[in-house]
Amino acid sequence: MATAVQSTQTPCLICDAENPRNQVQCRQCSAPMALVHNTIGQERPPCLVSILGDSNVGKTVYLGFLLDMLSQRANLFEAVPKGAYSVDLQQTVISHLAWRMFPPKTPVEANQWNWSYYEVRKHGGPERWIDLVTPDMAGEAIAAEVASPTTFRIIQNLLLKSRGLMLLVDAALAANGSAQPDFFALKMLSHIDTMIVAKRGKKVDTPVAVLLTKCDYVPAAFDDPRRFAQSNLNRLWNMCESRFANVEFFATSVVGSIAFATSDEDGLVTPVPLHTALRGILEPFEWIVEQL
Ligand SMILES: Nc1nc2c(ncn2[C@@H]2O[C@H](COP(=O)(O)OP(=O)(O)OP(=O)(O)O)[C@@H](O)[C@H]2O)c(=O)[nH]1
Ligand SMILES: [Mg+2]
Ligand SMILES: [Zn+2]
Repeated sequence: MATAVQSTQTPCLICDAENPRNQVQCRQCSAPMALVHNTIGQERPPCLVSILGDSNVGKTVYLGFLLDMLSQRANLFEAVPKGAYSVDLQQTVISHLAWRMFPPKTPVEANQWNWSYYEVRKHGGPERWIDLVTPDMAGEAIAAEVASPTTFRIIQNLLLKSRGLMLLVDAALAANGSAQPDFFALKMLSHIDTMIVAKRGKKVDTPVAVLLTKCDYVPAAFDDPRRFAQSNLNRLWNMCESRFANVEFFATSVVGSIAFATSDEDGLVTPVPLHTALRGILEPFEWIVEQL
């Protein structure tokens, strides 16, 4: 009898908590249980890649365009979404931009995040499929977890299980003299460093791609992302040098030009993306894939 009860339980892919078979989201961490059902039968372990960064750095926009480029077979990639839920984020981002709007802010509640699960491979190299699993997290939740670990257990589990990390940093803000992007990134990396308890003196070897976002405002970053980071995000740069063995810097941008509209009622200024011009979206992902 006991075995019959056990077999109706399914462990969550992210936090390993047992859930009833018909559960839609994990009771413990809100990850979609479909992830588990989709990975059953795969002989390879899923590859979690986490996209990290402060609120408003451009995580949702970046991830939406990345997945869309992959599913449009950019640069010899082939990507197959596993489950319709995997397409939601990309659809939201693309349809908003088509209406010259940016997508809304990601809600802080983990049960409202979009998850994507894609089988990805690149033609022309060693032919192997990678199961890419990635949620679109809210920057506020990431900040809360960094400030007080285990506030969002799902983030802790994701960080521990991630095979690659993408850390997004607002290059426009940094170039404007704000220290906030540098401090956020420094805290984030310090959090990861202490969590992935490496041997004393040994560096963290999880590949970390640092993405400088909104580089349409600072085109110079495209010429030399490393130099940009070294001079505008020096704390982050030093932390990478001291504690991370496998880091690369990339400049990205999704829009070609932006207009600003002011509301008559409340005077709020809204950015209006006039057209999309994708730059540096695939490169960081390709780099992560090469490091796996
Ligand atoms: N100029 C420029 N602005 C961008 C770009 N990408 C994003 N933005 C701006 O950044 C804002 C935030 O982007 P999101 O992708 O929603 O940011 P997020 O990191 O998901 O934020 P949270 O959901 O709050 O964590 C957008 O509304 C745009 O105003 C870009 O490539 N260029
Ligand atoms: Mg978001
Ligand atoms: Zn879970």
